Order: sequence, then structure tokens, then C-alpha cells
Amino acid sequence: MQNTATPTHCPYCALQCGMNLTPAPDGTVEVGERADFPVNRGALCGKGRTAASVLARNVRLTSPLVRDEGGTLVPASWDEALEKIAAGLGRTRAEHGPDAVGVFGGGGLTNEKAYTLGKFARVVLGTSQIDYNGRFCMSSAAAAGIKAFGLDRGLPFPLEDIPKSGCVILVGSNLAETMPPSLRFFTELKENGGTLIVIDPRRTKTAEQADLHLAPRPGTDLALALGLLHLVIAEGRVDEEYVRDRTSGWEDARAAAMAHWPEYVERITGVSVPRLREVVRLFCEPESAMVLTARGPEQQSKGTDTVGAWINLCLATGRAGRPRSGYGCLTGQGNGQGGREHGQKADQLPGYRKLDDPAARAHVAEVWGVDPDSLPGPGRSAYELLDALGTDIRSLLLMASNPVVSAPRAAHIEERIRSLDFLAVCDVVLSETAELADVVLPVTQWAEETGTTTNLEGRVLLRRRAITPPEGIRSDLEVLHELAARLGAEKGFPTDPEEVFEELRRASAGGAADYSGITYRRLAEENGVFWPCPAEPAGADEDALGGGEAPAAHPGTPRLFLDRFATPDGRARFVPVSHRATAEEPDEEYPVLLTTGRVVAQYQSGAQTRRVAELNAAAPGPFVELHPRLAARLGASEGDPVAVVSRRGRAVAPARITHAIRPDTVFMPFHWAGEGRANTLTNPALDPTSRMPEFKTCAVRLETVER
Ligand SMILES: Nc1nc2c(c(=O)[nH]1)N[C@H]1C(S)=C(S)[C@@H](COP(=O)(O)OP(=O)(O)OC[C@H]3O[C@@H](n4cnc5c(=O)[nH]c(N)nc54)[C@H](O)[C@@H]3O)O[C@H]1N2
Ligand SMILES: Nc1nc2c(c(=O)[nH]1)N[C@H]1C(S)=C(S)[C@@H](COP(=O)(O)OP(=O)(O)OC[C@H]3O[C@@H](n4cnc5c(=O)[nH]c(N)nc54)[C@H](O)[C@@H]3O)O[C@H]1N2
Ligand code: SF4
Ligand SMILES: [Mo]
Repeated sequence: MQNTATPTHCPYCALQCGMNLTPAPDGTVEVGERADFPVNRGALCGKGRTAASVLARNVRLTSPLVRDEGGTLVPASWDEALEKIAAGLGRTRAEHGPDAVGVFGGGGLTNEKAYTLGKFARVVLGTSQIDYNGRFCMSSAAAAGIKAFGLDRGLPFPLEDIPKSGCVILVGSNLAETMPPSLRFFTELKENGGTLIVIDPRRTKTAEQADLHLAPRPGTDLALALGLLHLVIAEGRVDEEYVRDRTSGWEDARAAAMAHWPEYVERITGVSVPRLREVVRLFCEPESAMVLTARGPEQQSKGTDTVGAWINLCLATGRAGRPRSGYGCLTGQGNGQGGREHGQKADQLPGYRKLDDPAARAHVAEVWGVDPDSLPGPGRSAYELLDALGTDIRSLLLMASNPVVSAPRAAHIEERIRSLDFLAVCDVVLSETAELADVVLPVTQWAEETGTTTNLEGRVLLRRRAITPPEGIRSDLEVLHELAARLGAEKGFPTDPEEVFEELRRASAGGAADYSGITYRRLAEENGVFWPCPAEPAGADEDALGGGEAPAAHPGTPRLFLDRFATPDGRARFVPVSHRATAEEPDEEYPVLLTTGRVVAQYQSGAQTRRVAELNAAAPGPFVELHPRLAARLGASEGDPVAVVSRRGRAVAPARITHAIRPDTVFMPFHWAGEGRANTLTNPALDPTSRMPEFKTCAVRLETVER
């Protein structure tokens, strides 16, 4: 292809940093600075800088693989591999019905792929059993946002608004490690005289930047937010006019908060009453303020209520739908936002429509050219789907996730995956889950294909193809096209991303996440467009315009809710919530809390980043972070292997002893498979609304290990 730099975006996290890719003469690709993208202005973290290493032939899949009679994965032709998948899925459907075929997607998929995967499941397979890893990511924040605001978009404002705010509370986000270039916005906030408050049971790199760091006991953010709201009321800091004009449901939420006395909240969270008062003062005194949550408070069996409590705090103080103020969720994966809008979620149709809404079904069925009654209903959530493998669900098509490492109670899920009649995996590398498949298909990567992603700000971006993929590798869209044809759908599954996007525009038109006014051309010219962006003018299509002057295109919506919220009456809704315990509180047998998360140099299940030498050198393996007091009680020194045991299993990793964590809590990153796999331990207790598993707390005991 061309030898000049192609402006595009990073394959990894939701920041979707801009970068330039230039093919080098030796066949490799150089990642260069791209200063024109406002989110990162050229800055990249180590993962982005080294992303091109995963394009190399020696680390990636280069041929389809099928399992031979001896049980070994061996190279095969595309025809043989695709035939095997069509036969495997087709056989299950014929013998056990369409709902015995499952589909599992990922938030790393482009909008075009996520859309096509959802359509493939419902139209070709006819199954309701589709969900994706985003359920493990920000589903609690999404559920809470829809309840309160009538709409879920990660941030309702661009990142550039953060430095202009008076105070930002970051709840359970370690963005200095998980989105390093975004730290700049918070540094600028402080330079402008604003306050940064970080709430994290660990003194992370992010917490080190804070003016005030609170380290509550894991799993108590709900009580903390209720205690703050109690003080807001008691100190007469409620914005009565805003509550009256722009919200509903205040009385019940108020009564619930009044039941959470600061002293009671102090006992639950471990955060002292004076500290709580200080947060209230810092949050309420400036003219504007924000609350941003990430996985800390969300990945709990009460994540939806917890986010609801933080939103209540914003509403009571008039900090939502106003300039430089608001609640936002920092989404995680490259297309974590778009991936949840276009139909790979169990209950969803494109445009953030609901699968159980008759009008939504009719609209999308028309775009797809099928009978609305032929569309299946809502299916199971991600963990429930994985848990049903080998029983109700006999065959699975998996695209862009590695649940053997990333699902809660992973040993059980691994055993469920092994018990399937048939598993097909599309991936760029041979992940731990792909190793268990009957057929593995090698697919093209970000630099080799064009597509759109939607970053954490709701900004739709064009990720451009910069190089030609190696021989023998096909795109996910080509795979779905071929499978559809083999399963009886000759049409409706184009392989050209722009053609898919044109259909997605129509399918999303009129939905909450309306992309109908967005085109590839606009994305290229405008460096991204914020949704909703309906086609203009309302009611007229391009053919009907005649020769007159072209109407101004809709500019997109960088800031939501400034005039009204997306609820039927335009008011934001308070939700009455009360503290409750985590699903598994410590006891005599399992006296310590385990929490899990990330380190800067590894990404997710590590399938990609564990294949990059520079990143492995920086973060070579799992560890157990624990306080010196806990280490002393255990008799463990730095680097000693420590066994962490929960009701689900046992993991072993070296001790990393630090004052930066509470003495009642240990932390493990979840990026590795094998003995140090954190998810062997985690508790799949689900949030009743979002069905999010409780990745962030479970009870464990520690043991020393003889070596
Ligand atoms: N380097 C790197 N960056 C990534 C990723 C990656 O894997 N690696 N993944 C991307 C994705 S998909 C996501 S979702 C984001 C996640 O981004 P973050 O949410 O920032 O990441 P985590 O490390 O999971 O959790 C954040 C913090 O929550 C804290 N925490 C644990 N329990 C609790 C609790 O009960 N309450 C509170 N308040 N805090 C708690 C942890 O100590 C941790 O520091 O990162 C994205 N960026
Ligand atoms: N204990 C614990 N567990 C967690 C979390 C936690 O905080 N603690 N966080 C959870 C969260 S927030 C998330 S998002 C999940 C993520 O966990 P996973 O869903 O396992 O995410 P990845 O490791 O990114 O897996 C993506 C896979 O898809 C492949 N891939 C990348 N791009 C493409 C593509 O375009 N097409 C195809 N076909 N494949 C592709 C990659 O090589 C990789 O194998 O983990 C969850 N698990
Ligand atoms: S912060 Fe995220 S998007 Fe930016 S370079 Fe790092 S991984 Fe890529
Ligand atoms: Mo995530």
C-alpha cells in the first residue's frame, strides 16, 4: 500500500489515541505521533507505542486451524475451516434448536463488526443467545445512566471540559495506568485551581496525583456516596431550585440518604466523618463539579445502585446537564461505547434500541428485510451464557474475547467451554480460549482494516487501514459473510466496512444512539463526530432535496442534557438506594478481601500484550499486592510465592509488599493465565439489574507456599 503515514487510532483502550502508521521497507510498521487528535495530542502509552509488534507473523495466527482426530489443532484451508464451522453450528441448530447456538462478542470490535455479529446471530442463526464482554465492563454504569438520564453515553461531555471544572471526584479509576495520556486533563484541572479527589482502596499512581485520596474498604462506595448525600442535606447544600426544575423522585432518595448517618457510613467504609465533610465542601463550593466512575465501584454486585447513588449526589447539588458539571463513566475497551450500541448485547438492537420494544423490532426488521416476528427475544447475560455452555448451549461462536482468562470463576467457565459440542474462535492470536476451539480463524487487525469506533466521549472515529494484511488472513466481516452464505443467507452480510456502516446508519436512525447523520467522509474531515447525530433535515431524505441548497448537516452532540434529560418528561430521575453488603463478606475461614484490576503495561486477558517483549519486560507476571502488616502476619517477604484461596479456587503469585494498600485487602491484576490467574478466585455474584459480576470484591485467605 502507500508509504506515507496514515492517520488512525490505537487498537486498545477507550481513549482511542490518534497515531500515524507508516509502513517501513522491512515490512514492519512504524507508530508515529499524530498531534492533530485532541484527546491525546500525540501522546501514547507503552501499549499504543508497541501495538504494531502484534502485526508480526511470528506472534499471530497465520492460517485457519482445525482440530484433527488426535485432538491437535492443525493448519487447514479456509474452505475446510468455514465448512466445519457452518456444519458445527448448523448441526446444533438442527438437533437442539437455534437457542442452543451461542455467540459471544467483544467491545474491541468495530461498530461495523459488532453490528454484523448481532445481525448474524438474530437473522442467520436465529438465536437469542448472544452477549459480549462489555457486560463485564461498564454495564452497571450504563444501567444507572439509563435509569437516571434516560440515556447512556460514557461521558456526556468531551474530556476537554474536565480542566474547566471546579472539582472532579474519580471513583475507582486508575487512569494514570489505564489511560495514561488522559492524566493531562486532570493535571490541567489542578493547574486551573480545581480539586481532584480520588477514591480507591489503593494509593495508586492516580491517587498520588489527588488533592485528597480516600481509601474506603472495597465494595462500600454505595454507602460512601449515601453518606456524602446525607451531609449535603444536613449542611443545607442541596440546590433546591435545580431539584425542583430538572429532576423527579427527590423525596424518596432524600429519605434513603437520611438513613445513612455519617458515623454509620464511617463504620462501613473506614472513611472518617471529617474526611467525608471535606469532600462535601470541596465538591459543593465551586460553581461546577463532576463525578467520574470506572470499574472500582461498577464491578460490584450492587454496581448499578452504587453508580445511582453517585448520580443522586450530582443531581442534589445541581451537577448534571450544566456546563463543566456532570456524571460520567470512563468506558474501557477500544469500542466499549459503540460496542454496546449496535446489537451484540443480549437485549439490544442497533441504535441502542431495546429488543423487546415492538417499534424497535419493526424498524430494524425492515432495514434487515425480515419479518419482525422472526427476530428472537432477549437472551442471557455474558456470565449466564458462559455458565450455560455444554448444557443448554451446545455450540459457540466467539469473536474478540478471551474468557478463559477474563471471566469470573474462570476454572468453572473453562470447564464449561471444554464441555461444548463445538467451539469456533476468531482471533488475531492463539489465545487461551482459542486453544480450546475446534476451529480457529485468523483475522485481520486494526492497522489492516478500516472501521469505526466510538471512544469514551461518544466521539465516533474512523480507524483507517494503513497496510495490506498478510496472505491467508481474512477480516471478521469476511468470516461472517462466508458463514452466512454457508448457512443460507447469500445476501445482507457485506464485507466492505463502509457498506456496513451505511446500513448501520439506517438501522440506528431514530434510536437513542443515532448515527444516521455520520458518514465516513465526515469522520475523515472532522476528526470524529459525537452521537447523537441524526440525518438532517428532519423528514427529508437526500433524493427529495432536489436541486436546492444543501441543508446544514447536524453538527453532532458533544454535550448532552444541557436543555433537558433524555427521559419522557425531560427530568433526571433520582433513584432511592440503600447500602448493602458485598455478596461475600470476609469470615473466619476467608478473612481478607481480594480486589482485582490492571497494570499499565498489560491489556486485559493479555492475549495481545503478553506477546510484546517490551511490555513483558515491564510487567512479566502476576503478583499479590499486600500491606506489610498482612505480610508480617503471614510470614511472607517480598517476592515470596503466596497462595490466595477463595471458595472458587486457589491462585499462586509472588508477594508485592506495599503501604499503598489497605491492610484488610489484597490486589491482583487479572492479565495472566495459569497458576496466577486472578479469575480463578473471583465471585460471579451478579448485579440484579446489569448482570455485572463482582470482580472487585470477594473473600479469600492467604497461605505461604513451600518452594
Ligand atoms: N493498562 C491497561 N489499560 C486499560 C486496560 C487494561 O487491561 N490495561 N483495560 C481497559 C478497560 S477494558 C477498562 S474497563 C479500563 C479500566 O480502567 P480502571 O477502572 O481504571 O481499571 P481497574 O484497574 O480495573 O480499576 C480501577 C481501580 O479500582 C480500584 N478498586 C478496586 N476495588 C474498588 C472498590 O471497591 N471501590 C473503589 N472505589 N475502587 C476500587 C482498584 O484498586 C483500581 O485501582 O481500562 C482500560 N485501559
Ligand atoms: N478479575 C477481573 N476480571 C476482569 C476485569 C477485572 O477488572 N477484574 N475486567 C473485565 C473487563 S472490564 C473486561 S473489558 C474484560 C476483557 O477481557 P476479554 O474479553 O478477555 O478481553 P481481551 O483480552 O481484550 O480479549 C480480546 C481478544 O480478542 C482478540 N481481538 C482483538 N481484536 C480483535 C478483532 O478485531 N477481532 C477478533 N476476532 N478478535 C480480536 C484479542 O487478541 C484477544 O484474544 O475482562 C473482564 N475481566
Ligand atoms: S492510552 Fe489507550 S488508546 Fe492511548 S495509546 Fe494507550 S492503550 Fe492506546
Ligand atoms: Mo473493560
